[in-house]
Amino acid sequence: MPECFVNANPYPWPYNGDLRPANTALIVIDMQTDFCGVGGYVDKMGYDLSLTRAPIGPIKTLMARLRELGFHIIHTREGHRPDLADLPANKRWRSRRIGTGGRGIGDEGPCGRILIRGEPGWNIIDELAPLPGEVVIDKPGKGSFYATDLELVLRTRGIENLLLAGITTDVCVHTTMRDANDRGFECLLLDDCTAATDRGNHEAALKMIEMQGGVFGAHAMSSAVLEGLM
Ligand code: C5J
Repeated sequence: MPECFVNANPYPWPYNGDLRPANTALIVIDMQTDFCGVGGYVDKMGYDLSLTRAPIGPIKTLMARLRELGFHIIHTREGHRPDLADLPANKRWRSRRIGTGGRGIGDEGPCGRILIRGEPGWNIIDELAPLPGEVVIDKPGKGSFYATDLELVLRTRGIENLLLAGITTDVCVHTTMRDANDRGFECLLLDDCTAATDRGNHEAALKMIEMQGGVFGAHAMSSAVLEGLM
Protein backbone atom coordinates (compact mmCIF):
# COMPACT_ATOMS: atom_id res chain seq x y z
CA MET A 1 0.00 0.00 0.00
CA PRO A 2 1.29 3.54 -0.79
CA GLU A 3 1.83 5.71 2.24
CA CYS A 4 -0.94 8.17 3.14
CA PHE A 5 -0.52 11.13 5.49
CA VAL A 6 -2.73 13.89 6.88
CA ASN A 7 -1.20 17.36 7.12
CA ALA A 8 -1.37 17.64 10.92
CA ASN A 9 0.33 19.30 13.88
CA PRO A 10 3.00 18.65 15.03
CA TYR A 11 3.74 15.90 12.48
CA PRO A 12 2.24 14.36 9.32
CA TRP A 13 -0.22 11.79 10.67
CA PRO A 14 -0.18 8.81 11.11
CA TYR A 15 3.47 8.44 12.05
CA ASN A 16 3.97 5.45 9.68
CA GLY A 17 1.76 6.55 6.78
CA ASP A 18 -0.40 3.45 7.16
CA LEU A 19 -3.83 5.07 6.89
CA ARG A 20 -6.53 2.77 5.52
CA PRO A 21 -10.26 2.22 6.13
CA ALA A 22 -9.54 -1.23 7.58
CA ASN A 23 -7.16 -0.01 10.30
CA THR A 24 -8.71 3.37 11.11
CA ALA A 25 -11.82 4.41 13.08
CA LEU A 26 -13.61 7.69 13.55
CA ILE A 27 -14.73 7.91 17.18
CA VAL A 28 -17.56 10.38 17.71
CA ILE A 29 -17.67 11.17 21.40
CA ASP A 30 -20.82 12.10 23.34
CA MET A 31 -22.72 14.09 20.67
CA GLN A 32 -25.76 13.79 22.93
CA THR A 33 -28.57 16.24 23.61
CA ASP A 34 -27.27 16.54 27.18
CA PHE A 35 -24.05 18.07 25.85
CA CYS A 36 -25.26 20.13 22.88
CA GLY A 37 -29.07 20.33 22.92
CA VAL A 38 -31.53 22.84 24.35
CA GLY A 39 -32.58 21.78 27.85
CA GLY A 40 -29.69 19.31 28.21
CA TYR A 41 -27.02 19.10 30.90
CA VAL A 42 -24.60 21.64 29.35
CA ASP A 43 -27.48 24.07 28.72
CA LYS A 44 -28.65 23.63 32.32
CA MET A 45 -25.15 24.42 33.57
CA GLY A 46 -25.41 27.76 31.78
CA TYR A 47 -22.75 27.27 29.12
CA ASP A 48 -22.94 28.64 25.58
CA LEU A 49 -24.53 25.94 23.46
CA SER A 50 -23.27 27.49 20.23
CA LEU A 51 -19.79 26.28 21.24
CA THR A 52 -20.69 22.61 21.66
CA ARG A 53 -22.97 22.70 18.61
CA ALA A 54 -20.27 24.09 16.31
CA PRO A 55 -18.75 20.67 15.44
CA ILE A 56 -22.07 19.16 14.30
CA GLY A 57 -21.70 20.29 10.66
CA PRO A 58 -18.02 19.34 10.24
CA ILE A 59 -18.58 15.93 11.88
CA LYS A 60 -21.57 15.28 9.61
CA THR A 61 -19.54 16.03 6.49
CA LEU A 62 -16.51 14.01 7.57
CA MET A 63 -18.57 11.05 8.81
CA ALA A 64 -20.48 10.86 5.51
CA ARG A 65 -17.24 10.70 3.52
CA LEU A 66 -15.61 8.18 5.85
CA ARG A 67 -18.73 5.98 5.69
CA GLU A 68 -18.53 6.07 1.87
CA LEU A 69 -14.89 4.99 2.02
CA GLY A 70 -15.63 2.15 4.44
CA PHE A 71 -13.89 3.45 7.57
CA HIS A 72 -15.02 2.16 10.96
CA ILE A 73 -17.37 4.55 12.74
CA ILE A 74 -17.76 4.29 16.52
CA HIS A 75 -20.00 6.42 18.75
CA THR A 76 -19.92 6.93 22.50
CA ARG A 77 -22.52 8.07 25.02
CA GLU A 78 -21.81 9.21 28.56
CA GLY A 79 -24.55 8.10 30.94
CA HIS A 80 -25.53 6.19 34.04
CA ARG A 81 -27.88 3.40 35.02
CA PRO A 82 -31.36 4.55 36.04
CA ASP A 83 -30.79 3.19 39.56
CA LEU A 84 -27.56 5.26 39.73
CA ALA A 85 -25.58 2.19 40.77
CA ASP A 86 -22.65 3.37 38.61
CA LEU A 87 -22.78 7.07 39.56
CA PRO A 88 -20.05 8.04 42.02
CA ALA A 89 -21.43 10.20 44.83
CA ASN A 90 -18.85 12.93 44.25
CA LYS A 91 -19.74 13.17 40.53
CA ARG A 92 -23.39 13.67 41.43
CA TRP A 93 -22.61 16.14 44.22
CA ARG A 94 -20.41 18.29 41.97
CA SER A 95 -22.96 18.27 39.16
CA ARG A 96 -25.58 19.72 41.52
CA ARG A 97 -23.40 22.69 42.41
CA ILE A 98 -23.46 24.33 38.98
CA GLY A 99 -26.31 25.95 37.09
CA THR A 100 -29.84 26.59 38.19
CA GLY A 101 -32.08 24.76 40.62
CA GLY A 102 -29.52 22.49 42.26
CA ARG A 103 -30.37 19.72 39.78
CA GLY A 104 -27.55 17.50 38.62
CA ILE A 105 -26.88 14.09 37.11
CA GLY A 106 -29.78 11.74 37.80
CA ASP A 107 -32.25 14.56 38.52
CA GLU A 108 -35.24 15.45 36.36
CA GLY A 109 -34.63 18.15 33.73
CA PRO A 110 -36.37 19.42 30.59
CA CYS A 111 -34.93 16.47 28.61
CA GLY A 112 -35.68 13.81 31.23
CA ARG A 113 -33.29 12.65 33.93
CA ILE A 114 -29.89 14.23 33.30
CA LEU A 115 -27.28 11.85 31.79
CA ILE A 116 -29.35 8.76 32.50
CA ARG A 117 -29.40 5.93 29.96
CA GLY A 118 -32.65 5.73 28.01
CA GLU A 119 -33.71 9.34 28.72
CA PRO A 120 -34.27 11.77 25.82
CA GLY A 121 -31.32 13.99 26.78
CA TRP A 122 -28.95 11.03 26.75
CA ASN A 123 -29.64 10.22 23.10
CA ILE A 124 -27.20 11.04 20.35
CA ILE A 125 -28.58 14.00 18.38
CA ASP A 126 -30.55 13.12 15.24
CA GLU A 127 -28.09 14.87 12.90
CA LEU A 128 -25.33 12.45 13.94
CA ALA A 129 -27.38 9.34 14.68
CA PRO A 130 -25.47 6.06 14.40
CA LEU A 131 -26.33 3.86 11.43
CA PRO A 132 -27.46 0.28 12.07
CA GLY A 133 -24.35 -1.84 12.61
CA GLU A 134 -22.13 0.98 13.90
CA VAL A 135 -20.67 0.33 17.35
CA VAL A 136 -22.05 2.47 20.18
CA ILE A 137 -20.09 2.48 23.44
CA ASP A 138 -21.90 3.37 26.66
CA LYS A 139 -19.52 4.79 29.22
CA PRO A 140 -20.09 5.89 32.80
CA GLY A 141 -17.01 8.12 32.91
CA LYS A 142 -15.17 10.70 30.86
CA GLY A 143 -12.76 8.34 29.11
CA SER A 144 -14.16 5.93 26.53
CA PHE A 145 -12.03 3.00 27.73
CA TYR A 146 -12.95 3.01 31.42
CA ALA A 147 -15.54 0.31 32.23
CA THR A 148 -16.30 -0.33 28.53
CA ASP A 149 -15.34 -2.89 25.86
CA LEU A 150 -13.91 -0.27 23.47
CA GLU A 151 -10.37 -1.67 23.53
CA LEU A 152 -11.65 -5.19 22.81
CA VAL A 153 -13.67 -3.88 19.84
CA LEU A 154 -10.68 -1.97 18.43
CA ARG A 155 -8.25 -4.88 18.81
CA THR A 156 -10.74 -7.39 17.39
CA ARG A 157 -11.21 -5.25 14.30
CA GLY A 158 -7.49 -4.59 13.82
CA ILE A 159 -7.90 -0.84 14.34
CA GLU A 160 -4.63 1.04 14.92
CA ASN A 161 -5.48 4.65 14.07
CA LEU A 162 -8.15 6.78 15.77
CA LEU A 163 -9.70 9.98 14.44
CA LEU A 164 -11.23 11.76 17.44
CA ALA A 165 -14.34 13.94 17.15
CA GLY A 166 -17.02 15.07 19.58
CA ILE A 167 -17.42 16.95 22.83
CA THR A 168 -15.92 18.14 24.97
CA THR A 169 -12.34 18.61 23.78
CA ASP A 170 -10.86 19.21 27.22
CA VAL A 171 -12.80 16.50 29.05
CA CYS A 172 -14.09 13.34 27.33
CA VAL A 173 -12.19 13.76 24.07
CA HIS A 174 -8.83 14.46 25.74
CA THR A 175 -9.29 11.70 28.32
CA THR A 176 -10.06 9.25 25.54
CA MET A 177 -7.10 10.41 23.45
CA ARG A 178 -4.68 10.09 26.38
CA ASP A 179 -5.96 6.64 27.29
CA ALA A 180 -5.83 5.51 23.65
CA ASN A 181 -2.29 6.82 23.27
CA ASP A 182 -1.15 4.89 26.35
CA ARG A 183 -2.61 1.76 24.75
CA GLY A 184 -0.53 2.29 21.60
CA PHE A 185 -3.24 3.65 19.30
CA GLU A 186 -2.17 6.40 16.89
CA CYS A 187 -4.49 9.37 17.53
CA LEU A 188 -5.54 12.42 15.54
CA LEU A 189 -7.83 14.95 17.23
CA LEU A 190 -9.91 16.96 14.76
CA ASP A 191 -9.88 20.69 15.56
CA ASP A 192 -13.20 21.64 13.94
CA CYS A 193 -14.99 18.39 14.86
CA THR A 194 -14.43 18.97 18.59
CA ALA A 195 -15.40 21.74 21.00
CA ALA A 196 -15.29 22.66 24.66
CA THR A 197 -17.66 24.66 26.87
CA ASP A 198 -14.90 27.27 26.95
CA ARG A 199 -13.08 28.44 23.84
CA GLY A 200 -9.78 28.91 25.67
CA ASN A 201 -9.91 25.35 26.98
CA HIS A 202 -10.40 24.05 23.43
CA GLU A 203 -7.37 25.98 22.20
CA ALA A 204 -5.30 24.85 25.19
CA ALA A 205 -6.27 21.22 24.61
CA LEU A 206 -4.99 21.46 21.03
CA LYS A 207 -1.76 23.10 22.16
CA MET A 208 -1.11 20.39 24.76
CA ILE A 209 -1.07 17.78 22.00
CA GLU A 210 1.79 19.59 20.24
CA MET A 211 4.19 19.26 23.18
CA GLN A 212 7.03 16.75 23.23
CA GLY A 213 6.81 16.09 19.48
CA GLY A 214 3.12 15.11 19.76
CA VAL A 215 2.77 13.83 23.30
CA PHE A 216 -0.61 12.16 22.69
CA GLY A 217 -0.60 12.13 18.86
CA ALA A 218 -1.48 15.02 16.57
CA HIS A 219 -4.34 17.36 15.63
CA ALA A 220 -5.66 18.69 12.32
CA MET A 221 -8.69 20.22 10.61
CA SER A 222 -11.12 17.74 9.09
CA SER A 223 -10.40 19.30 5.68
CA ALA A 224 -6.82 18.01 6.00
CA VAL A 225 -8.15 14.48 6.52
CA LEU A 226 -10.41 14.75 3.48
CA GLU A 227 -7.51 16.07 1.39
CA GLY A 228 -5.15 13.39 2.72
CA LEU A 229 -7.57 10.68 1.61
CA MET A 230 -7.91 11.95 -1.96
C1 C5J B 1 -18.35 16.26 30.26
C2 C5J B 1 -17.92 15.20 28.14
N1 C5J B 1 -17.73 17.37 29.93
N2 C5J B 1 -18.53 14.46 27.22
N3 C5J B 1 -18.49 15.23 29.38
O1 C5J B 1 -18.82 16.13 31.38
O2 C5J B 1 -16.92 15.84 27.88
